[in-house]
Amino acid sequence: MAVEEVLNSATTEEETNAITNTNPNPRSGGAADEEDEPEEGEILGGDEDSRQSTAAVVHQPHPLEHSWTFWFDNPSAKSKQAAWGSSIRPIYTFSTVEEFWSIYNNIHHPSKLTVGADFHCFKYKIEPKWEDPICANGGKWTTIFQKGKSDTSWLYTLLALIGEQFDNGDEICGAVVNVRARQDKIALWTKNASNEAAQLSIGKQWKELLDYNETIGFIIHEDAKKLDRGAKDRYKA
Ligand code: MGP
Repeated sequence: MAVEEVLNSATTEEETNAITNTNPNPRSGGAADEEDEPEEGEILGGDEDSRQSTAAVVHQPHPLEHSWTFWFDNPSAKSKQAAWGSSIRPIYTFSTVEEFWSIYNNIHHPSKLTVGADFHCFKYKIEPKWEDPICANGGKWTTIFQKGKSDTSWLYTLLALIGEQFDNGDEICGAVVNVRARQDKIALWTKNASNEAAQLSIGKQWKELLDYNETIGFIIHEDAKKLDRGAKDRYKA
C-alpha cells in the first residue's frame, strides 16, 4: 500500500489504534474476547499461515520518504531578555507512519495549546530558524485562522508534508503553527525563495489541500530579518 493511502486511510482513532497496536496479545480483553471465544467442539489453530501473514501486515512499519522532527517553543519559557529561539526544543523525531500517528495522537492539537506556543514539524536536521543553513535563503507562506480553528488544517498540512504530496517537495523545510491571542497561523517554510515557480506551485497546492480560499503571502526570511514586521509579501497565491 502506498504511503499516501496508508496516511489517508489511517485518520480515525480506531484505524490508528489498529496500525499502532503493539499489544502482543491483541485478542485479550474487551467484548471482542467473548465473540472470539471458541464454541464447544470448535477446532482451534485454523490456518496458521494466514494468521501469521495478518500479524505481519499489522506490525509492518511504513517508512516515510524523510524523517521529521516535532519542535516546541513553550511560551512560558520565552523571555524577552533571552535570544530568540533559545527556548525551542526538539520533541520527537519520527520516520514511519506508525510513529507519526502514535505521537500525533498523544500531543495537544493547536486549539489546546497555550497562547504564545509555536509547534513545528521540520525535516530531520533542519532547525526551524532563519539561521539554519538550509532555511537561510528561504521564506514562508502563511495561512491565518480564527482562534482555535486551525486543528484540521494543521493535520492536513502535516499529512501533506510527510506524505510527500507537493510537486516541489524537495523545496520544503517544514511547517509551524503559531498560537496567538487573537488567531492561529500556520506557516510553510521553503528553501530557495528566489525560485519563484517552485514557491508559487507550493503555495497554490497548499491552498488546494487545505481548501483555503483567502489570498496567502510569501515572505522571504531575509526581508523579515531586515524589516521585521515591515516585510512585504514577495509572492501571493
Ligand atoms: P514570528 O514568531 O515568526 O511572528 O516572529 P509572529 O508570530 O507574528 O510574532 P509574535 O510576536 O506573535 O510571536 C516574531 C519575531 O520573532 C520576529 O520579528 C523576530 O524578531 C523573531 N524571530 C522569528 N523567527 C522565526 C526568527 C528566526 O528564525 N530567527 C531569529 N533570529 N528571530 C526570529
